[in-house]
Amino acid sequence: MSAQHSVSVALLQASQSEVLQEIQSDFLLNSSLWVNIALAGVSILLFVYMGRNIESPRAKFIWVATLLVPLVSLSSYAGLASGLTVGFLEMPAGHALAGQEVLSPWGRYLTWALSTPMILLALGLLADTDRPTLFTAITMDIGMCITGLAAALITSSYLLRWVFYGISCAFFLAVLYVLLVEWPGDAAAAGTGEIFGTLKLLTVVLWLGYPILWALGSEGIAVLSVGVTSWGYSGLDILAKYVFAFLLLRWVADNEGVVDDASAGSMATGTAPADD
Ligand code: RET
Repeated sequence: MSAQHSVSVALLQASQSEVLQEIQSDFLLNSSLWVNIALAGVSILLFVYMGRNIESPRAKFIWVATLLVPLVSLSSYAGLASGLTVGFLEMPAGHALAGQEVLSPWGRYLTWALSTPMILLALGLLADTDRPTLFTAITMDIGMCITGLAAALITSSYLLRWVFYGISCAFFLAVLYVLLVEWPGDAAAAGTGEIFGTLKLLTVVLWLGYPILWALGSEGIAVLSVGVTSWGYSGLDILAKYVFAFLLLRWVADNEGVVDDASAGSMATGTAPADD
């Protein structure tokens, strides 16, 4: 048992240092990770500063959800840059890189399951939606990320990679439905319609870029290299996370009264609006 254990630990370490070497020898890939680590760090400090005077429970709730986005991102990118959440996968027959060992930064898909729900939580609170709709958006989103992870990790069948990709897209449609159909009305009623409209557009347009990149990158039809794909995700992340969160927080800090007056304040605080 202990001999077996040390063999597996040795293998894990060997593959981790191999992966780290591979990452560090690819400037494009390595820079796409470190730029995000730096930006996440700056965003955390900036967002803490921006939220320093926020007092109302509802605005605080949005602030913490928003702050968690760069916090998760920093951890996620540190995991990728260290090689911990990156592995070599042998692609199945049918894939453009069949039989080759392809570097897979699977940690990205895993940590999206933590960061994207925070984005949706902040947006749902801003729109002052009801709990079932918020629950729907968040659970569908987690479903999207986890089945996207499965699509990236499957090495037994090329077809099944795309089956999971399709399932993930179906979850994504539910998220888009909530964002485009359910929440705009809620936000208008809560008096946050304008900022919600801007953030919704930013979110929908940028989020659509992720499945396109997946399909074109080495996980999909492999017309883009690992480094270019990684920069694609990093670029989208910069806009969908840091720029998005900055716009949201700036508005919330300037309009705390509007956020707090939102009619169903009971959802954010668990108290009746009169008690807020
Ligand atoms: C995958 C591949 C499978 C199909 C779909 C995907 C969608 C991913 C999205 C990710 C958004 C990530 C963000 C991260 C910020 O931290 C998993 C790429 C639909 C929409 C905004």
